[in-house]
Amino acid sequence: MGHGLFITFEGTEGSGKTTQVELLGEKLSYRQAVVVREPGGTELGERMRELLLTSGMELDGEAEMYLFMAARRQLLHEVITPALALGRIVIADRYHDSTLAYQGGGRGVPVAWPATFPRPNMTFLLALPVESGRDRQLRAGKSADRVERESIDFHARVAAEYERLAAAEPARFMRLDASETREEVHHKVMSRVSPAVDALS
Ligand code: Z5A
Repeated sequence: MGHGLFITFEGTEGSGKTTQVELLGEKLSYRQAVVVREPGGTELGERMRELLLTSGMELDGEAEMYLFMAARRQLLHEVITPALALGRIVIADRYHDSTLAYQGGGRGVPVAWPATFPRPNMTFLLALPVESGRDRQLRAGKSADRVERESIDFHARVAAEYERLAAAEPARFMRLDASETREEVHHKVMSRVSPAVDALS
């Protein structure tokens, strides 16, 4: 990795990742922070997003894992790695911890961390009861995609795997109570990000 700063947001659906990514992106716009979302961010990634989330195609769990990872590798190649090499800040709405949690924890597929996927400098885990996240999505009028339509049990396994990942790497993860207000969560995010940004310049 270069000398940039790689920040990722993780959590179950409706936990407020996209909201926090947008708030942080605005706060760091003066540094031309690069904001990406997964799956997506490249032509391949956007096509895979459609295939993975809305096509209705039946997918084997391991095939699904490789597709998410292929999209990620392309995003690393085209966007994330060059930006970090230039010393930029990259903010990602989901990254490889999502595959570990959803395909690994949720579906029981063995998932490794490829040596060519950089570890983020910091990862915010937005922790929210699965039912609350679903309620927020319903209130916002968002229809459930293929993964979101999985059972409550599936989403509970995903949440448990996120907790395990965060406990295993306490230096990288910051676990936040996502039931707090947007502003409270953002304030806590900034308490961790600001010193790291100051250290960059
Ligand atoms: N997936 C996978 O299986 N494997 C992988 O490797 C990857 C992904 C990368 C991506 O869907 C799906 O792909 C996802 C996992 C799977 N499926 N599931 N589950 P996506 O990108 O379309 O959706 P998402 O990532 O799950 O995000 P989301 O559902 O859009 O939610 P969110 O980004 O966490 O939350 P939000 O959009 O910021 O907020 C949701 C609503 O709550 C909205 O109305 C907000 O205004 C509101 N909100 C936000 N914060 C608050 C607070 N603090 N209080 C009250 N209300 C709030």
